[in-house]
Amino acid sequence: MARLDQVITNVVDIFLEYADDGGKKHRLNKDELIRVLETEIQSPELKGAINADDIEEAMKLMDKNQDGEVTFHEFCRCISNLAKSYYNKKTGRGDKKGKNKEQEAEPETTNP
Ligand SMILES: [Ca+2]
Ligand SMILES: [Ca+2]
Repeated sequence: MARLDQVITNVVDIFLEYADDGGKKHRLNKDELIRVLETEIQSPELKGAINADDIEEAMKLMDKNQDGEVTFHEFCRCISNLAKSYYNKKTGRGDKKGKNKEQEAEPETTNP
């Protein structure tokens, strides 16, 4: 498989693998979120970018509608933010101040 093929199928497969483990299907509850973050993210930079050490914070960041479950849409948004944060770091565009500013400023109503 080409690299982007892998990235895209991995995102879906990883989400479903953990989300369908317990509780509601296709939703990550807090326990499942802890497992996916602990197992599938190892880079300290990325862990730091989503506050993986503080699960309450991570949940708050990812669970945009605050219903206690992370949907695939919310999961994708988080992955995309992580990619952006890595991109900024790599290209030197990362701003030192207010690292979560970008996410706060995102429009909340992007649903079709
Ligand atoms: Ca679940
Ligand atoms: Ca949610």
